[in-house]
Amino acid sequence: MTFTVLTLFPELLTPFAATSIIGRAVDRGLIKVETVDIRDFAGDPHRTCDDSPYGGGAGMVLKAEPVGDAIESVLRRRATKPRTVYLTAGGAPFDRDLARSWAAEGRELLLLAGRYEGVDQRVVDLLVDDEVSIGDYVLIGGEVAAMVVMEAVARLVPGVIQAASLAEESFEGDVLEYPQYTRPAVFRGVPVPPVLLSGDHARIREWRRGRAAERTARLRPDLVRRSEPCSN
Ligand code: 6GU
Repeated sequence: MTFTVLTLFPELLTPFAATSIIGRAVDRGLIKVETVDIRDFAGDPHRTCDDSPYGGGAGMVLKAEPVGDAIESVLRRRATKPRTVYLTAGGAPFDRDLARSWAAEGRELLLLAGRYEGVDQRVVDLLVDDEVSIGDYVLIGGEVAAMVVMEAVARLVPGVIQAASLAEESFEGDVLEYPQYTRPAVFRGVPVPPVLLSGDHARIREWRRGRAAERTARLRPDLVRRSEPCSN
């Protein structure tokens, strides 16, 4: 699966694509992470990519021509059409279901990382398939959000992580993960819950289920409500 990030700051993506599980997946040919520098498509010697908003107001807008040309330069080179995604605080929530559907689709993701007050709307209308936000806060740019989307999708690409790790994790069934422990058996006077040392796998499963339910009720009451059957 290929991820192509359109950005004014491609250097932000370099260590991301080279490190840890993502770096290994790239080396193994399971995924590709490419960047396109939007500034390469600016029309003037100063490589200007922003301008003030029509209608007035604070801040600057990412210009339509360099962004449109950057997207089209990628589309022209591809035999199959990528899914073009604009990362913006004003987008629809990016969640597990979207990550799953994009991973299953396997189409290249062309991730447009905005900056300033946003991208000229005509580019969005003409060239963007999806607008997504990673949460209810405002980032300075879309690059970190692009990395979030890439991690969430890439780990669902077969072979990137061990299949067993996918099965029991948070959100798999609207329940958060149970807590994990490893050696030493006592840390700063705090012992590992004895049940985990018991070797009784049925009891361990039951204990983990209980801890997961407790965490979910405490930290994500919204998930508990969502999974309750409707009473009317
Ligand atoms: Cl995807 N982009 C920006 N700029 N801010 C955000 C976001 C994305 N998601 C939440 N805040």
